Parts: sequence; structure tokens; C-alpha cells
Amino acid sequence: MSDSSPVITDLGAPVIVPRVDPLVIKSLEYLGPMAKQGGWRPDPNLPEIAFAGRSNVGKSSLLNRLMRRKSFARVSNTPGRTREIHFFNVNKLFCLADLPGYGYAKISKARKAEWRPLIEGYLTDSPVLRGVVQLLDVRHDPTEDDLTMLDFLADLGVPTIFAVTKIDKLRKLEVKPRLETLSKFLGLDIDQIVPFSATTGLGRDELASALIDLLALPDWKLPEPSEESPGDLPEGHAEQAPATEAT
Ligand SMILES: Nc1nc2c(ncn2[C@@H]2O[C@H](COP(=O)(O)OP(=O)(O)O)[C@@H](O)[C@H]2O)c(=O)[nH]1
Ligand SMILES: [Mg+2]
Repeated sequence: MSDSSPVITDLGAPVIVPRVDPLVIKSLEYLGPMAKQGGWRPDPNLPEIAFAGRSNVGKSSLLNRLMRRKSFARVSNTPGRTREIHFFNVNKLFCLADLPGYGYAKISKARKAEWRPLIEGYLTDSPVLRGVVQLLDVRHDPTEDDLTMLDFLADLGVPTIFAVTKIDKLRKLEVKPRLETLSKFLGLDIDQIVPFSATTGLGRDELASALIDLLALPDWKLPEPSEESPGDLPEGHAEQAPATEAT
């Protein structure tokens, strides 16, 4: 991707409009890992966005691109630390939770399901989780583990962005039909998915904007504002958002 948008002709004169970075990374601080369900976590004083996907989907590469750091996600890739949740403070604006990659093909079924309590526990319990970025590899249909994760996210009701990785692995003409197939499979509108390539940088800014939008949404765990003024409802009868009912 170029650093400028295409040339725009304004009254006949070509003008190059510099691209505005929706998320300039001014500071990035590693906060620490959560090793087991209910274990250490950072103070919940910033909104959190979690990144999820199966092993090898391209999560570290996407995070490095998104954060414009060559080896930002290295800490999560250190042997022995790949089964922890790693927290990072971004711009003192939000906290990024890098979830362990699940469903590595070469491990036993019992080991495979190990990810569920830690990931699901964190997603359910975090008091400040504002959204999830779920990664899927453009070349593969969602695996059984992906579907487990997608069902879990849907039941929880957390706002979710779908980033479809490794777009550069397809030929240009194959991309649109493949995204349409995937979005149908997932029951999503094609606009809900962000095509991404860590190799070319495609989708970096779109994903960054989507994160900013996610942070601006009202907290999904709070009851939706009622049409009537809150004073009209008797105490203890406030409407519950469906998400808080899911367990
Ligand atoms: N061609 C291509 N390869 C990618 C892309 N993203 C990741 N990969 C490759 O896919 C493999 C797994 O990537 P990694 O980021 O470590 O995945 P993770 O296990 O989800 O963190 C590595 O060999 C990467 O170089 C991409 O956008 N395009
Ligand atoms: Mg990784």
C-alpha cells in the first residue's frame, strides 16, 4: 500500500492527499500475562480489545502491522508463553489482550480444548472488554475450534470485528468471491469483515479505524437506554441487555 491515497483531480489539477493514520502509535507498553483463568490481570482502568484466532492464522503478523512494530508480538511468541493472555497498553487509550492461538493441529484433542477455560473465562469476566477482533485465514474454511469460538462470541454478545488474514495469498480476482463465501458461511454482512494482509499492509488502516469505532461504542455490558426515561422504571426493573444474560 502506498502512503498516499490515489491522485484526486480537483478542477483539473491533480492533488495527492496524504493518508491520515487513524491510529498513530505513540506508546506501547507490555503489562504482563494472565497464565490461568482468574489469574493476574492488569487493573481494569482502560477499555480492552482482545485478538483471537487459531494458531498460525497470522495474529502476530497482524499485530506487528497494526502497531507498526517489527517484533511487537514477539513476547507472545516466546516458547512457553504462547498459552498465556498478554496485555499491552496502547497510547494509554486502550489495552490490547493478545489471546493464545487455539487449535494447533498437531496436538491431542485433550490438549486442544485446554484453551477454552482461559480464553472464555477472560472474555466473560473482563469488566472492561469492549470488543474482539476475530481472525480467520482467507484460504481456509473456519475449523471446528473457530466455530466453537464464534458461537461463544455470539452467545456472549460482545461486539466483534472479523479480520480475514493473508489476502495476498489469493489472486486478485479470487478475493471478492472468497470473502462473499466466507461472510455467507459466517452469517455476516461483507462490510463486517476487514480483509487484511500483513505482507502488503492491506487493511491496516481500516482495522485501526474499526478499533477506534469499537472503543466509541457504548459499553455492551450495560443495559441499553430505555425509550422511557429511567425514572419511569421501578427500581430493580431496569431492562437487561441480552448479553448480560448469557453465561
Ligand atoms: N503471505 C502471508 N503470510 C502471512 C501473513 N500473515 C502471516 N503470514 C505467515 O503465516 C505464518 C504464521 O504467522 P504468525 O503471524 O506467526 O501467526 P500466529 O501463529 O497466528 O501468530 C508465518 O509464516 C507468517 O509469515 C500474510 O498476511 N501474508
Ligand atoms: Mg503468534
